[in-house]
Amino acid sequence: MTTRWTVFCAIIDNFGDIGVCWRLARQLRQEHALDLELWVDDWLALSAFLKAQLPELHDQNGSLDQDTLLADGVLLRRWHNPWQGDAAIDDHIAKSDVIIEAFGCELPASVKLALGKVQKPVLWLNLEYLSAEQWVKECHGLSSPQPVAKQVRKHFFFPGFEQGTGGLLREADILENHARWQQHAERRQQLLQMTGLGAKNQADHLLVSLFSYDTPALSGWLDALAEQTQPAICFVPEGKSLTAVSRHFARPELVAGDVVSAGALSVAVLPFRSQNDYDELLSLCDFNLVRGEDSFVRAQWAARPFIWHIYPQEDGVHMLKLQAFEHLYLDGLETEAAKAWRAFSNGWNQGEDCRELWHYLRPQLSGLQSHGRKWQKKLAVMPDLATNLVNFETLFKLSAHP
Ligand code: TRH
Repeated sequence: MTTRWTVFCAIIDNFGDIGVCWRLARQLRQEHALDLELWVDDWLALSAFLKAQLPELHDQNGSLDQDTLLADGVLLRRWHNPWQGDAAIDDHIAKSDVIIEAFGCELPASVKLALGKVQKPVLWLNLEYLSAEQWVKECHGLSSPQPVAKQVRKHFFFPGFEQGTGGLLREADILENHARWQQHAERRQQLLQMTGLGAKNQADHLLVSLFSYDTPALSGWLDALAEQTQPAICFVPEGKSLTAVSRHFARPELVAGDVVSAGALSVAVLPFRSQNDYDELLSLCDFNLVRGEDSFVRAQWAARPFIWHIYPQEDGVHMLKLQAFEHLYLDGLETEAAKAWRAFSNGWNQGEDCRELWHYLRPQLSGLQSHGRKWQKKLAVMPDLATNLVNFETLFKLSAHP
């Protein structure tokens, strides 16, 4: 019998929450043949991910007007706020084998009530944010006592970079895809042609991608790219990073298709890509600036040198998370490259001028490239997040029916 999983995703901001849930849902469906429903509260954010798959479903405003949609085998359902599920829907959800509340979003109260009435064991998971901090290993898998019913058990599930955590999202074919994209020089050429930059001889250009939050650090980096001897092309998908780019070039607004130049640098604005196309972009660039959670992980599978713009938190706790990652990632990297990476990473994340920091980092890119491959291999030895979730459920079932 197919196992039924239901995932709840409430979008806080940006694309990370839905980016992770959508990727996870598709992988669980495609690689583990689960019967999967994904409830999402913000369909405008969701629609950004469906443009490539389902262009015909978008109305004139670019948003989705349906409440239910089947995409890549995943049943997508609109989570209205306040919850508009009826007794039959609540009952159906409560009978799932696994319910995931992503990133601590609260299940609707009536679903919890329905859970209290089910007769079979249900695994209720709180899928947490990714962190490299040491406490993650201790907290991964811990249960949280829930009064709803004895057959319903809630656990915390922590993604992570080390054995003993929930692991990272990694599709079965992603490493092969990166190897293929990187082997064929014409893929880079096609990318350049798409932006209208393909006619020049770009074999010796440095290609970089930028997907960051708005930061004053960007301007110095763009200056550094403009003044270096090697010509550079910076690809910027539409979104928050564009605010700082427009400011830098004194342009009121930049949109997909625009190209702006200064010195050795051309900046090409791309439309928001499908997740697969974004993976390819990361693969084809020599250096990637990524952010949040999902693009940060994807850059590590691409195994290209990268800098992580961590999601800033008001209490500054993000810098501790950044240091925890640095501690794992820089292990085994030659001192000068590690120093340059750390300096740029800290400078970028603290909004400093990164001009000189780039000139210091730039000569280290080839060392960082080899390090990135080793790091990718080290991570790939561990089971991926979707597999870990499925294994967790198997153990749960065994414990429920010994
Ligand atoms: O968008 P993010 O900043 O997301 C988040 C959220 O802010 C969230 O609330 C916060 O808690 C979390 O960060 C830490 O960055 P992230 O996680 O990289 O998500 C972006 C998603 O968008 C990811 O799935 C990759 C995808 N993407 C595309 O599919 N196409 C594109 O062209 C680009 C640039 C990104």
